[in-house]
Amino acid sequence: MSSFPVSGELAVRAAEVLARLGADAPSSPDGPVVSRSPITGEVIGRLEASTAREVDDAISSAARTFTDWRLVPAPQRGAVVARLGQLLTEHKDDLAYLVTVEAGKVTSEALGEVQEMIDICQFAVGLSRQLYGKTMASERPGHRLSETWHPLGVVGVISAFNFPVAVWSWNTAIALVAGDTVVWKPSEITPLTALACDALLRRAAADVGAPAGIHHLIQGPREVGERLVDDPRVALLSATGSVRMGREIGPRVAARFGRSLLELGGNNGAVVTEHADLDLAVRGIVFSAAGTAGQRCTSLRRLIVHSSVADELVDRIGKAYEQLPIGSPLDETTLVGPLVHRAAFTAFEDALAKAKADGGEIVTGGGTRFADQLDDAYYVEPALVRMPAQTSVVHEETFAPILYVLTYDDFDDAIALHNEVPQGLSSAIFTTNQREAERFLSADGSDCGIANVNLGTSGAEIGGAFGGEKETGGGRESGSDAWKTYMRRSTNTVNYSTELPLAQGVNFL
Ligand code: UN1
Repeated sequence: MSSFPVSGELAVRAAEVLARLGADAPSSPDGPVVSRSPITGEVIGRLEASTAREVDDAISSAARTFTDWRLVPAPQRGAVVARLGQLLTEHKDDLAYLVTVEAGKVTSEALGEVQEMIDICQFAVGLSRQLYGKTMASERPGHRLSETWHPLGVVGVISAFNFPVAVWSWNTAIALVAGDTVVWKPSEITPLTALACDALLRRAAADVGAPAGIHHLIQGPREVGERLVDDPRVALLSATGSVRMGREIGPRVAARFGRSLLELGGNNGAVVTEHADLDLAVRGIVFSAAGTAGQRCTSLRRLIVHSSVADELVDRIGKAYEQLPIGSPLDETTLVGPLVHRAAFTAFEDALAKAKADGGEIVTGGGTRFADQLDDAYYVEPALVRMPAQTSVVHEETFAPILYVLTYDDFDDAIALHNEVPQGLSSAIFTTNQREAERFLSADGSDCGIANVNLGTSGAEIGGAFGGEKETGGGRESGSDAWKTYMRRSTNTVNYSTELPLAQGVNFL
């Protein structure tokens, strides 16, 4: 049995936490930007939306600050990110509490999200001394050919509700050490966590003497974000959200020759072969599919199982699903919290109805919980659905805990089924057979940006580049060399000889 906070309690505690984090209280009782907790459905704070003038001022200030910030040596720029990492460590519980209250994440996942922020800060600080360019062998005598990475400009960050703080930090930590300045437009349904992050970064900047203008927060509906999309002063627009959103943003940024980094939907699949360690597979699958109530862009949505092990695997996943504690994410024992809002719940129900119409069989789950206690909060039982084929509903990303199960007999068919969907974010194979594993990771294996062996599709570490192909948008954030997207490359040829040999052997003058 889950117990829910009494009316008004979440708003009071959220206000206390914001105060401890040094953030402004959400002070506009009639404001159009509404923070509503998915835990109970009640409103916990309201804000005014940023006006056109405020957005313009934010971009102007970021652009002005950039002209100085780009000249600060990168290791010194790293100091602000190092301080942010310390503040995040100090305030980890408070920020995680806000994530739980505003996004509905269970406590350990909310803490994990803040840990991702701390991790990326550490990564970015190290990176601040490693923004390496290459030296290439020049074809001409007495010439040196090399490249230098320079700061790019203002980075606009548009982030989604489901990772309300971590995705901001991936972008911001890297952008700041790269010498860029940031204007952030968070999801309009998670404005309080955004206030908290902005306050912590302000404090970090003040503590190390960095200019306040390196970061600006703008809040509100999509029109606010559109100003970032269309403003030529925004050199890079990094956007996380739906494919629909990316389809609009990508061409608009491209039309003004801006750079975009798109991290859009996933429809992540896992292949389970007849050689899989099923104990391990069950744990990996249940976390990826039911964790975060299926609301990660990396959530597992499709299982492609060898027919010889399908019945046993489905049976074991079904049993695990039936034991998952569903309830208030504030309860320590809960593993599955609420869907974010009514629209998410409707999408869940619609997808299940379509799956049934396509001949799908709901093995377990699909029901609701606590609907009699809570009017506007949506707790659902993660659904496990056997499908006769990969029908149109399986090609769609439904941002809810639905795991479709398909079977195969031939490994080539498994890979073909896996790659058939339009999205290409994360993927996994469960097998102890090296040939199968290596084939899955090879050029004619998984077509996704992330391909894992013997673990689920979600929960990537920050050290790797994060993002995917096809309708996922092609962008890469976070670790590896994703920082290059946040900088501009200058190729430099220096002639230190007394001659002027032309490249390609050309003779002139
Ligand atoms: C997202 O859902 O937008 O790999 C990001 C993961 C997390 C990030 C997910 N590290 O599941």
